[in-house]
Formats: sequence, structure tokens, C-alpha cells
Amino acid sequence: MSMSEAGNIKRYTVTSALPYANGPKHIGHLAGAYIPADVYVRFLRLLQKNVVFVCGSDEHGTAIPNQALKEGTTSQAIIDKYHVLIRDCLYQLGISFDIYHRTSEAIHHQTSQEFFLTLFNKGLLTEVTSEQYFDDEVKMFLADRYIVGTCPRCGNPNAYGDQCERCGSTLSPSELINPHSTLSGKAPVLRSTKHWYLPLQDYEPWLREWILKSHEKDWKTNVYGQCKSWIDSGLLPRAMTRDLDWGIKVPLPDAEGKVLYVWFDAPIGYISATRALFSELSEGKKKYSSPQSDFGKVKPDDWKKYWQDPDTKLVHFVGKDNIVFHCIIFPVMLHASEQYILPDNVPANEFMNLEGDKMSTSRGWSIEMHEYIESFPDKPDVLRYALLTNLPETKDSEFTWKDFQSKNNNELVAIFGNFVNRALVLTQKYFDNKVPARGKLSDVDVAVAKAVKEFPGRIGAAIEGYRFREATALMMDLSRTGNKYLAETEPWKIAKTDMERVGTILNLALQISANLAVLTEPFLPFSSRKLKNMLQLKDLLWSDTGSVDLLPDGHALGQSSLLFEKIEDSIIEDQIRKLNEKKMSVEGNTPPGEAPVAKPVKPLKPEVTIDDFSKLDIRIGKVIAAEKMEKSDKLLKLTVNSGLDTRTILSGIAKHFTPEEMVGQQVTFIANLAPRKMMGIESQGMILSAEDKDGKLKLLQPNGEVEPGANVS
Ligand code: B3M
Ligand code: ZN
Repeated sequence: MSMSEAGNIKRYTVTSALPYANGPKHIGHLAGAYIPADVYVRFLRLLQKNVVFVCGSDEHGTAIPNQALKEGTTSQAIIDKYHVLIRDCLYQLGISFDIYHRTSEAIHHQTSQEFFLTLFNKGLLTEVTSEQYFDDEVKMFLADRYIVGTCPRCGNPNAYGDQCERCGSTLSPSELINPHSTLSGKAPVLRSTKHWYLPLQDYEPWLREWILKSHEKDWKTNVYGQCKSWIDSGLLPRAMTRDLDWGIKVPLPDAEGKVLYVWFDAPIGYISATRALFSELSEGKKKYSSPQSDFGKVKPDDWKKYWQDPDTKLVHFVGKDNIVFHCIIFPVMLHASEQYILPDNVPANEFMNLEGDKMSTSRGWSIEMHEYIESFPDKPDVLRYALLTNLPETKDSEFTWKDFQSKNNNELVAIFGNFVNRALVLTQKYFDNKVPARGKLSDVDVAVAKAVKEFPGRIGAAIEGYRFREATALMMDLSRTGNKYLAETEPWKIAKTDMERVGTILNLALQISANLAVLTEPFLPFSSRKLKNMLQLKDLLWSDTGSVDLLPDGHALGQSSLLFEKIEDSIIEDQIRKLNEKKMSVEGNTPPGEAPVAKPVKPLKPEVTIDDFSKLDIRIGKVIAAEKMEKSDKLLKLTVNSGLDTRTILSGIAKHFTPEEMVGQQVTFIANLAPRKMMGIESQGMILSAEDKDGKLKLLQPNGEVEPGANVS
């Protein structure tokens, strides 16, 4: 339903998938569920719509204890660490949640248990006893991920109970050959256990009506298609509880050791986050809600309007792997409870690949949010723009560092930044930094004013239709229009002859800049703020734009500076190198048996010239004395006859050679390296060595005796 048809929408509830707090999140996640949602919400706020934007950490499920096992710590420590890391990154990239909550909070446990009991008391959950694997040693039922065995399809000896990561097959634990528990290493035994199932099959007629009939037109084809294929392939009962010691306790007397299934509680997390938001706001105490969040005077119960009033439009932003949970399972829960509204839309995105391969944190082939922020702390908008122009809206897309550079240099700098900068600098130069008056308008002026008028509606329609790529492209088109206008009118040339004409042109260029300052806000919030400051423009609304009367004549402008800076090739090459190195170090650390353990070859360093090389003075010397350095288990202190002198060289080889072994050895060393002090002693050179396949160092030596001082060339 488009906004114009839906006159009765009173408010919006917008959610972004709750990230698992089991590790950092990468830029593919950002492109999937966070940046599009943020653009949508910022746009709605500029329309002065009543909108609540909620998110938070998903802190349950086996993903958490699994990670704790990997990091050798507790589940609590894992969620505490990653909740903060992910939250801070999302805020630094400008995602403007009203609240970033946690599913470990009491209010969420309570909301989820109430939800479960509502369904249970209505008799809507089926109790089923089945045989499941149990670890006799640790006295625990084993979640699928805790059972490893040989894949029946490809023979991978390390397939998980739910999936083989080598061949990609979906498995069930009973299919594994020689299953064993990852907790004790022992073969698990089958034991009967009771669980509560949601009979999805009973809701098939309702789902067909609700999704397949009423959302055929307005849901994205990728989303609609996935739902249809799920429904058509036959829905099965799904267990809503698990045998696990981490999660929300099943609120029934005979459910010792059982918790709610993570996909039961996580989406309820949206509801509890909204509840927490209004209870915080009503008490005036902000713990999880953002400092900017402001809904005026509220009551704790106001959350209900956002989840129970049919005049509320609920929109879930997720990645494609979350579609079924948000379009089928959670809606069935909401519908069955008879208390809640249903999502109006789930504009899910496909995946974003990276430099020709699937993005994956565990394989080291990813750009994590915190890595980006460390490398480009002052460029959140550049990432937002590079992702927005490349969103996987209808099919998978690909992020490359070269494209990132080109989006920055050729679009943000060369078009948007350049246009605004020319308008501001010329106004400073000719009009004392004050908005000049417009004189008589020529055809080109009238045409540009008319063009500006069209943009807000077109950009808005694209956002309402969840076509964020198109919306972003239109926003850049407005800059392009401005840039072209200046290129055609060339005010810098006319300045010698007709100052009134220059005033008219710059007035219009500044009015376009003011439109940009408002219209870029959903996409590039940081640059929008900067531009508003440069123009001394107050906060305007979407409905104010499209006009060329945003800045009055004589209005004094602020200090101008560049909105964007060029990113040099070397910066991009560095990032590509980092990416490759990270992947190799992850591969190199894979435990034996899980993957081939061949030692990775480091990627080639950037090219050097023969002149670069000839600056190095590499020589052969002879070690005449050697001793261990006190307080260091790495360094040996070598006395070397270099042919030129007798010098001291400290070398980090103590773990590989004893001092005795070193005396008398020929060594290859860099003779003109700037001396460096280590632990109080100056090292006058560097010994060259290479690592063998086991990581042991081997000295680089000539294959026969040469005189000390001989040059290596
Ligand atoms: N934590 C899965 C994910 O991060 C899950 C989303 C929950 S949304 C309610 O992809
Ligand atoms: Zn397999």
C-alpha cells in the first residue's frame, strides 16, 4: 500500500533484524537490514510522521554458547562484549534507532514468556515427545550444532548436526555417520524429550490468503517468491522450545532445562524493545533508548499503539536468510495471539558479496563495521553511499574497494561536493558570503527551478516503494543538475561584466544546495548536517523542499569547507591488502582436520623500482659472538664482522637458534638500516631469514663461503 492510498496510517513501527551478539557484523549486514531501514525512518521523520525505530541484540540461541566455547569464556561475557561493539558501530554509522535493546533484559524474558503462555493457554501449541541426542557425560541434550559427524553426502568428517559446511547440505543429526558430541567427544545417545510445537500447517489457508493473495502486488518479488515456495512445499510443525541451558525458560511447570527457541523469542524482541522504550521515556531515564529519541509526554503503555492498533504500519527490514521467520513464523505467532498487528511489508534484501566471493566473517572474507570505522573514522557517509548505490535489492550485489573509491571520488567529491563548494566559494568571493538577490530569470534558470521542484516527490516515492538505490541515484541527480547548471552558466566568467547575473546564478545554486542539505539527510546524515551548518540553514522538512526560496536574500552563510575528500589509490590498495591478509591469517589458523593446512603465501607487496631496491645495502657478515638478551625470549644479541666494522645486531631468532649455533654462521643482513634501540641496546642492522612450513626460521646464507662485507646484488 503506498502512503497516498493509506490515509489512515497513524504511525509506523520500523524494525531492523536483531544482530546476534556473537561476533562483529560486516558491511553486508549493514546493506541488508540497517541502512535501508535508516533511510526509510529518517525520511518518515522529515515528513513528521510518528515513527518508532527499534533494534537490539539477539542474545540467545546456540550461537552464543558456541562462541563462548570458541573464545574460552562465558556466554554472558560474549553478549556483553558484542552488544557494545555492534551497538556502537551502528550508531557511529548514523543508524538512528530510537532504542537498541537486548533480549537478555528481564522485560524481554517477561514479554516472551507471556507470549508463549498466550498461545499455550489457547491450546495452540502441540506437545510432542521425540528422541533426541543426549550427552551422557555432560548430562545435556545436544543442540544440532553440538553434534559433529561424517556428512552422508560428501564424507566431510566435521559436518554439523544441522548442516555440512563443505557441501552445503542441510542435515539432521540422525543422518550423521559416527556422530559425536563436541562437548565431551563421546558418542551421544538417544533419549526422549518433550517439546512444544507451533503447527504451521494449520495456518496454511490463512497464509495463502494473507501473503499470496493480499501481498502479491506490494511485496518484493524475491520475498514473495520465497514465501510462496515455503507454503507450496508444505508447512510442518516447528518446535518452539529447545533443550538448552542458555535462553528464556519455558514458563511451564514440567519444563526443567528447556528454553524458548531463539526464533520464537528474537522477533518478540522488537515488541519488548518498544515496551522498554516507552517505559524509559515515561520515566525520563534513558538506558537503552537513544539520546535523540523524543516522543513528547508518554505513558508506559503507549508501546501498545505501535503493536496493536491496526492504524499502525509495521515494516521489518531483514536480510534474505531471515525472510521465512519474518513472513511466516512470526506472523503466524502474531496472528494466533489475536493481540497484534501484522507486518505491512518485509522489504528484505539479497546478499552483498565482496570482491568476487561470498562475504563471511568466519572465513575472514569480510569488512567488519568496526574495521571500516577504524580505517575511515570520518567517512561514515561514504560507506553509506557506496552501499546504498549498490544495495542487493533484487539480486545479490558486490562490494569492491575500487567501486567504493570511485563512488567517493567520481560522485561524492566530483559532483555533490564540487557543486556545493563552487556555489559557496563564489558567494564568498563576490558577495561577502551573503545570499545574493535574484534578478530577471533566463530560460535556463526557470528550467533548473522547475527541475528542482520535481525531486522531492520522485525521491520520496522511491523510498516509499523501498527502492533505495533509485532514491539514492535521484538524490545524486539533483547534485548533477546543480553542477550542470553552473557549468552552463559559468558565473566565474560573467563576473567581469554582469554582477547582477552572477547574483541570480549563485542565488539559484545556493537554493539547490539548500534543497540538497535537506534531501540528502536520509542518505548522508553527517554531510547533510555539515552542509546545513555551512548554509546556516535551520532544520527544514521534506515538504519545504522543491522550492528555490529556502534562503532569503542577504542571508549570511557560515564557514565553508570541503564536504568530501578524494581517496587516493594507495589507501584502497592498503584495504585490499588487509582483506587478503586477514583471509590468509584465518585460513592459517584453522585447526587441523577442518581445512587444508597449507601455509598461505603472503600477497605480493606493491611494485618497487630498481632505484628503490638499490637503496638497500645488503651484505654478508660473520657472527663472531652471540648471547641471549636478558628479559627477552625472542632476541639474540649478535656481534657481527660486517667487513666494514664489528657491529651489534639484535635479531628476533632466539626461539629458533641457540647462541652457540649462531657463532661462526654467515648471515645476510641489511647494513644501512637506520639503527634502532631495543631494550636499551642499539641494533645496527637486520638479519634476513625465511620461515619453513612449520614456522621455523632458516637463515639466508650464500651457498659457499664469501668474505665478510660482500655485497648482495
Ligand atoms: N539474529 C539472525 C541474524 O542476525 C537473527 C535475527 C533476529 S531478527 C528477530 O541474521
Ligand atoms: Zn557434506
